[in-house]
Amino acid sequence: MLRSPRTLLSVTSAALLVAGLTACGGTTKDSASNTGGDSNQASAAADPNAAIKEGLKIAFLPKQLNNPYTDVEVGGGKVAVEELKGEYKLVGPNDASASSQVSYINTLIQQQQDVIVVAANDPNAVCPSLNQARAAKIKVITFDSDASKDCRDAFINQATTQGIGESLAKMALEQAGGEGEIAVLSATPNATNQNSWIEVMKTELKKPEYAKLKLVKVAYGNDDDQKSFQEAQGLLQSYPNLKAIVAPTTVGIAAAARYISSSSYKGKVAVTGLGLPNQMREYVKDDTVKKFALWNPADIGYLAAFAGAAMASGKVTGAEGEKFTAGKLGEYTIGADGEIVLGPPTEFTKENIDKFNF
Ligand code: RAM
Repeated sequence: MLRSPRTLLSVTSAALLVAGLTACGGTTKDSASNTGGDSNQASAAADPNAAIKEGLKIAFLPKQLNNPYTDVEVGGGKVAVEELKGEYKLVGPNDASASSQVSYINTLIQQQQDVIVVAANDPNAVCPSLNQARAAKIKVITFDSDASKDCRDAFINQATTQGIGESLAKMALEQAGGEGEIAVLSATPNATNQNSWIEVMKTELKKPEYAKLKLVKVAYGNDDDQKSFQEAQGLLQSYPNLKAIVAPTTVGIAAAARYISSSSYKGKVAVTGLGLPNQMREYVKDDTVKKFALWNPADIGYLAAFAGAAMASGKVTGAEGEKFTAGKLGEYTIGADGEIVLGPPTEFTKENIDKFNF
């Protein structure tokens, strides 16, 4: 499923969107940039023949630890670090709030890690520390949720931002039956990944085929199960005619499906978005959810570790067009703005869900 073309994908528009979003956020791009250079201005030339070093210290800092998605994601990272004969480390906060990751980055710098693989809870809040890490010769790879591109060396994107946003809009249209009110139940208000997907969705909704669909609200469950459940409940209280909830977060979609499946809205309000097959199976089987999408999170962690090792070994610098091999996933080419795209997402339905176990 995700083994398809590992091609170079240009995502300039998505990067621009993210840049636009960060400009509207609580922190500014200027406050984020300090010691670090531009990710495209490699300090040394890449040596495509360099051997991957053994014993590299590769640390993972996901958005939050208590999220089943994170477990799968960093599980793939751990497998990769073992294959690379490196030292794996996992640290992270229990909530995905904007500034929750800074102290972890500072500790990883003190520990002289070789690579930090981070999913940013806020594109700018982590930047000063990440740039301190880079000044200390630590390679910074973002995965899942990007940081501002001037404070990381490469970004492992799960699929193109454009592709994910389009797929969310399309599933919403289908599930709402072509018309009516829809709402988004997102993660945290600062999450780079969710915000960039929602922006693409909003642009899609301006197209004529979406004319009868109305986005009435973007709610935030903060990737907290209880809060997401309450937000889903609140959406139906405020918008009783809602036709669909679109949750671009595995935590949000599972909580929304749980609420709808046991409420009088079951069969009337569709739930779709991005989910883990193992968390969504029961709601697909009880017909609460007809279709949702995701990539294999384990592959993102796996790819991030290999990208970090290639960079820490001098094989790549993060410049467009450089290539490296990511173990069982094969060869990848670094795209514009240091972006490496895993592959297209998969759609899950009653027909195929039992083929997936993550
Ligand atoms: C949640 C997190 C994660 C996102 C997935 C889809 O688990 O917000 O960052 O990629 O959903």
